Amino acid sequence: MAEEKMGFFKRLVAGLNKTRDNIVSGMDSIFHGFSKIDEDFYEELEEVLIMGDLGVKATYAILDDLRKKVKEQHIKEPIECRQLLIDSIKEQMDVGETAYEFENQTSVVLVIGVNGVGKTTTIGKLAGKMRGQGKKVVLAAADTFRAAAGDQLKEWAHRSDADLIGGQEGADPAAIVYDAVAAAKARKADILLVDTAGRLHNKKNLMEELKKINRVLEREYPEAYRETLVVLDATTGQNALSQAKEFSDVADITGIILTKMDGTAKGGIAVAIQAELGIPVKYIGVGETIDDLQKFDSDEFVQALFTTEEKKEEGEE
Ligand SMILES: Nc1nc2c(ncn2[C@@H]2O[C@H](COP(=O)(O)OP(=O)(O)OP(=O)(O)O)[C@@H](O)[C@H]2O)c(=O)[nH]1
Ligand SMILES: [Mg+2]
Repeated sequence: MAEEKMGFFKRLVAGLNKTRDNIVSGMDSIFHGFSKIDEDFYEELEEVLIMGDLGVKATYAILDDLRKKVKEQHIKEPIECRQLLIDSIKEQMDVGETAYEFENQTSVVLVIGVNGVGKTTTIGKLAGKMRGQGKKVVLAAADTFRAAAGDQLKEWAHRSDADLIGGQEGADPAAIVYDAVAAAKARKADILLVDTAGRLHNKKNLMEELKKINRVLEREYPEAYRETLVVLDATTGQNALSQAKEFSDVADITGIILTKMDGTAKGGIAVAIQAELGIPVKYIGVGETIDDLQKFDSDEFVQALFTTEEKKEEGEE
């Protein structure tokens, strides 16, 4: 178990390489480059945080907190700010303990997001995780817009050993969800994961379809614990934020999944999302394989983000 945990952590550390290069290296050069804590020092830090996609709100909150602590603790050396900053970023991201309650209940998880962000892949990974815990998993292929979408989910159903309902191109997504709910009930599934289209003829259609799916779930499966996750591609940075806002207009979003953290320097967006929207990031994707989905733990995230070369080696002993 400890070994598995270490494996996860290492993968997270590796996945955050680019974000670390972007944010942490910039900060460290400020900590070492300044001999005293003055306005210039704060300004440079602000720039690094904004450039690192932490967003304006989180950046100001973090810096206000830092200023306060510097004053209170009579801190004089810039390098002493490093730990204070780490703690402050952690605090910004801490959002509650009930995030994973759906794993313990009979639940239905609706997965939404624009095209290409990683919805289908993430569902496959989630199914793998749940199957690994011995749970009965049903997948609903409610993306009937794209011809290959059903086959792609079928492949993941196979890989994760989950049941699949639907997948016929052109079928009515809401009807598939209806069938999937019936199957989940009949088979006493622990969890029903619903894949949706990322693109329809236009955005209005997409939003209407999501509402329709929502209504079917409300009507047909009221006893299930509801979870609605928006998948966002971390590489799109600030764009991801506006997508989350749009989806929150049509659905009660209960969490965010941030994918492609392995390929981006914009991992700071995880902090921005929590600060700007108040919606918790519940999982992050750090690669394309079934094991590359991790629960988002702000402590671990920040720790991994600030693990620099020397520290990586120390940690390995
Ligand atoms: N590197 C990396 N690639 C990922 C991750 N998650 C998904 N991908 C890749 O992103 C691409 C799109 O993923 P899909 O799961 O098909 O995205 P989708 O949101 O279902 O797309 P549509 O069905 O077209 O709306 C695929 O090539 C995935 O392998 C991740 O965490 N890291
Ligand atoms: Mg898809």
